[in-house]
Amino acid sequence: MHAWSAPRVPNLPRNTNPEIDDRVRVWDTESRALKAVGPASGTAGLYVCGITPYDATHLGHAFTYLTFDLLQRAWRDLGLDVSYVQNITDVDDPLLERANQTGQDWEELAASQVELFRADMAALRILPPEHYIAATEALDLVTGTVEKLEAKNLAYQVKDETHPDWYFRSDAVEGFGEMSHLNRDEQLVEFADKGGDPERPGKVDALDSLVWRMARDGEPSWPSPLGRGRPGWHVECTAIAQRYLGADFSVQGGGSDLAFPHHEMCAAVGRAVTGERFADAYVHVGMVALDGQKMSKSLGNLELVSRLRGQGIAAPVIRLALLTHHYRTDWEWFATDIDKAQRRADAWAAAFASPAGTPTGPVLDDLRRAMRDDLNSPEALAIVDEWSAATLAGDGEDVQSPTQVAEAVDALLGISLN
Ligand code: 5CA
Ligand code: ZN
Repeated sequence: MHAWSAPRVPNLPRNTNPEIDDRVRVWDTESRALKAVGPASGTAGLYVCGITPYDATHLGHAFTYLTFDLLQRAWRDLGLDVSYVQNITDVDDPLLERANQTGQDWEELAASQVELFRADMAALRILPPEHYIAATEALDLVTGTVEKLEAKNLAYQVKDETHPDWYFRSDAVEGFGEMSHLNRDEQLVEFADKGGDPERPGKVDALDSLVWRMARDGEPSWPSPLGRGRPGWHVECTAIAQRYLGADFSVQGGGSDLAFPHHEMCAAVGRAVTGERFADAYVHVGMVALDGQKMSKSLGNLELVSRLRGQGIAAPVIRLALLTHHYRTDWEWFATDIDKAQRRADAWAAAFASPAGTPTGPVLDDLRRAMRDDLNSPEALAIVDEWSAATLAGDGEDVQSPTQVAEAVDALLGISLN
């Protein structure tokens, strides 16, 4: 699939301050610690779990993709190249159920939501993936992965005469469960809550996950060496990530709702296939809530980026509202967040338009420090607020030049107000 148009990212002067960390550190769910991610030089590999295209793009999605956009901006500022891959789960139970409920064609529903998502991502100046791959484009990759699992006795067909679906022997893989740190009872609860089928008769183990679903009447399916069917969810991301990023890439990311089972399964399939680690780090974004509950398509408590844009709210204002929150916190959206973000945008725009300024100042160094230290966007906003207040208070000649600050804010935070 084509992704969306890339925003311009200004090239900033290279950092020469030895006190600023020359790595980006983020929280790794597996090691439960801040971890330097990406190589010291060369190319960082990033896989972020993409949307299941119905009811996109809500602010929870936007917050997740914004987080990994900030990571890429921090990497690029270090001089690293980034290879970024994202999937689209364009055939899966929840999408097909929604299409059935609303009487829409599932392909049309998916295509329309992907189109909306692209427009929202471009408006928010989110860096696009280099490879944007739909599940329906990855059928051979998925069946190839299942065949590799089968060759290692880690995939099998359930004993079901009508629908002998293929399953992955999840917990037969060494280290299963160690990324998300859940015990078996917790795993079973999460698995059942998030699309798993622990009670399916004929499975070897309750936690075995579906990798290829054999054709059913009324469901889309494709011919394959495994029989006619469609991909299971977790294996989709492993197959796409390994095809485009190889074994052991830098970061797999997504919302914290994906840590178990999704990312744990992805990692286990990945290790089973290559014998190597899947991702070097697993990074999870806090959940955005509305009306006291996680914003989710299935509950319907959503605020959509497109709805806010339709109300005339400028995309940078939406982006600023999201940046107020650190990526690791769960938070709740309130309509008044937009007013606060609008006031900040107005103040910054006025400060960026001021003529005076000294050629050097601390803002770029401080922003780099904040973003390299666990993508601290609230701290970054405070740094720019302080500069903007000083500029607007008339201390213009003594504070850093607006053009420099505007470039740094654009490159590192993705906010461009002119
Ligand atoms: N297609 C799968 C991933 S392979 C999926 O989870 N799709 S999704 O449309 O449900 O979510 C897309 C991304 O947004 C995922 O990374 C998910 O973790 C994240 N996400 C979903 N809801 C929220 C929320 N309320 N707050 C923050 N992130 C969220
Ligand atoms: Zn995924």
